[in-house]
Amino acid sequence: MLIKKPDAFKPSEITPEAVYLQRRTFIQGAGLGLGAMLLPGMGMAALDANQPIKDIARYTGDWQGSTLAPDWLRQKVSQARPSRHLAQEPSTPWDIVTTYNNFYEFGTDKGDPAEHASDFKTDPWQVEIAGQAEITGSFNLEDILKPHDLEERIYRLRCVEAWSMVVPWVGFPLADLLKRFKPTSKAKYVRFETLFDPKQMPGQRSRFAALDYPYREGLRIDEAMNELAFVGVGLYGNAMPPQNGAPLRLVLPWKYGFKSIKSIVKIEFLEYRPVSSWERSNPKEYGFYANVNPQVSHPRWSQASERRLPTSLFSPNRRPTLMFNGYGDEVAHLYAGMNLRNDY
Ligand SMILES: Nc1nc2c(c(=O)[nH]1)N[C@H]1C(S)=C(S)[C@@H](COP(=O)(O)O)O[C@H]1N2
Ligand SMILES: [Mo]
Repeated sequence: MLIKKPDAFKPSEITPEAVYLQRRTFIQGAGLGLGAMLLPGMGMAALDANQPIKDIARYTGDWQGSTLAPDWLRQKVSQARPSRHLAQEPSTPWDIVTTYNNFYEFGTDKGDPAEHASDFKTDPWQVEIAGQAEITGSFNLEDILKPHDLEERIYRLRCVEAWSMVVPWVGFPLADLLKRFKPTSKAKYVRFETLFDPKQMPGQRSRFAALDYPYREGLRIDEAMNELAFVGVGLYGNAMPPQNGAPLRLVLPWKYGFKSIKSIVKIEFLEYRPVSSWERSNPKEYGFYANVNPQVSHPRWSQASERRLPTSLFSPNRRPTLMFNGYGDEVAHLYAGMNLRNDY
C-alpha cells in the first residue's frame, strides 16, 4: 500500500475540511497505532445528508488526472446533488481510494493502476449498446450521460480480498440508463465489457495475463434494475480518476468489488446468463453472484471479517463483514429462495 508522508501533501490537497480531518487522523493514527479509535468521531463531519455536495466531499487539489476529463464532464460532475445513500461512517481518504486499486489491465500490484493509467485516454469515449433491446448502437459518452442528473452516494466497497473502503461516488442509477434502451422481454441478463486496448493497457499485453480480456461482468436484469446499482462517473466530487475506472464504471455495493467493472465500452442485454471474467478464470473461487457473504468462505480465506482501509501494522482496523455488505434491506429479496452457498 502506498502511503504518502504527511509532508508530501501539497497545501492545495488539504482544502476540504472533512477529508482533511480524516487524513490528519489517519496520519496521526498510522503513526500512533490509534487510527481505528480516532476515525469514527472525526469523520462524522462529512456525513450530513443535508449539506450541499461541496461541503460533503469536495477535493480541490490540482490533481493531474482530473484534467484528462473533458470540461463538460467535470462541470456536470461538479453539479451533483447529495442523495439519501450516504453511509454513516467516515469515507476512506482520497489518497487511498486513488492509489490502492484493483484494475488488472494496468497491472496487478495495488499501486500499478495509479502509475500506469495516469494518461489513459478516456475522451472521446463510446459505449455500444447491443442485444435484446429496442434501441441499440454506438453512443458518445456525452449522449449516454446527457439525460441523467448526477448524485453523490457514499457506499461501502468490500473487495473479495477481505479489505474494504467507504467511497463517495458521483453517478446515477444504472436502471435509469438501461431503461432508455427499452430492453425486450427476452432480456434476462446484462453483460458489461471493459475497453480492450493493449497499447494503453499493459496488463492486456502479456500472454500470461491474469485474466482473459476484455474484462467482462454480468448481472441478472432485476439486480441491474435495483435502486442500489449505480453508474459511477466521479469520485470525491471530481470526474472519475482513470485508475478508478474512468469515464464510467459500475458500483454494486452489496457485491464483491470485482463485479463493479471499470471503464465500460459495451452493454449487452442477453437471454442467457453470461460468464464473467473472474468466474471464467477460477469458477471454484469466484461465482456469478458474488454477493458479500460472511458465512461463505473463499476457498483460501475466511470472509467473516475485513480490513477497513486505512490500516497499519499497529491498527489493522478489522471489523466483521455484514451480509450483503450491510445492504440486505435493499437487496435480500432478490435472492429469496436461493441457496447462497451454491450460488456464491
Ligand atoms: N475492468 C476491470 N474492472 C475492475 C477490476 C479490474 O481488474 N478490471 N477490478 C475489480 C476489483 S477486484 C475491485 S475491488 C474494484 C476496485 O475498484 P477501485 O479501484 O475503484 O477501488 O474494481 C473492480 N473492477
Ligand atoms: Mo476486488
